[in-house]
Amino acid sequence: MKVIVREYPRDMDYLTLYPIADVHYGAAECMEKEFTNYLQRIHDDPHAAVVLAGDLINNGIKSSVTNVYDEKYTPHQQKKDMIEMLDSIKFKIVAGCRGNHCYRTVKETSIDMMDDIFDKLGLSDNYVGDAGFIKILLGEKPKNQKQVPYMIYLAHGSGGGSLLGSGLSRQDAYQTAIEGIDISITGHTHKPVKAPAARLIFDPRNNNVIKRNTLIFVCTSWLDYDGYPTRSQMKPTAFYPDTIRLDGTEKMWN
Ligand SMILES: [Mn+2]
Repeated sequence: MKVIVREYPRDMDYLTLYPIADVHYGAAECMEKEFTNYLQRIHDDPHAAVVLAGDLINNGIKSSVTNVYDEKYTPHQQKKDMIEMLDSIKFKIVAGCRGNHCYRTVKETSIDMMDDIFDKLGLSDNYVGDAGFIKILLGEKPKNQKQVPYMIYLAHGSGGGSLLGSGLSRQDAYQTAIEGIDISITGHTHKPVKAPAARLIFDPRNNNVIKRNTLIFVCTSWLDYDGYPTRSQMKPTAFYPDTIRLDGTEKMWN
């Protein structure tokens, strides 16, 4: 699996991480205005860093659940528009993976739309495919002059469940299986969550056991309540774009 290392300046006292997933651009219910406003906010934030967690475009193709007659733009146009929209913030994009909507085209034709988007933006090295790992080095700890490392797992996520906690529980179970991860970032469930968790670490160097905090972050979707969830009588989910503030003087996020 791909590891992306990004080093930020030593005099940077914090970084604001903007995880984005499930825009589903092209779907009739996509909140385009809100999304473009958010991109402008990222553009204007000098501390912003972006991770993209898949399903940015809806990519309704004939073989998929999506009703292609309801799509606002063709998949090809969705891709072109997404490239144009992301262009203004491309230098802030740290990494990105694909989602299940992106994967439809991979399965049918082998063409990876997300790979194309990253290529066109000149960010091929930042594309991780299905899942990847990101190490962010930021600022400087006053006590030892070392940069503060943040270890992040990025994937689109999978699975469902109608309960609010079902998406969270899946990531809680999965991320405990990956040693060394501080923060896991996924989307897919359209149930935004930012939940502190913890794990015990048996430290072989110091022969002690320490408790380390972790964070489970599930991105909001950018869909209005209509169409598929209405037909399927799925509960509405919150629209709640959120960020993670990474501190540059000690390992701490909020
Ligand atoms: Mn998805």
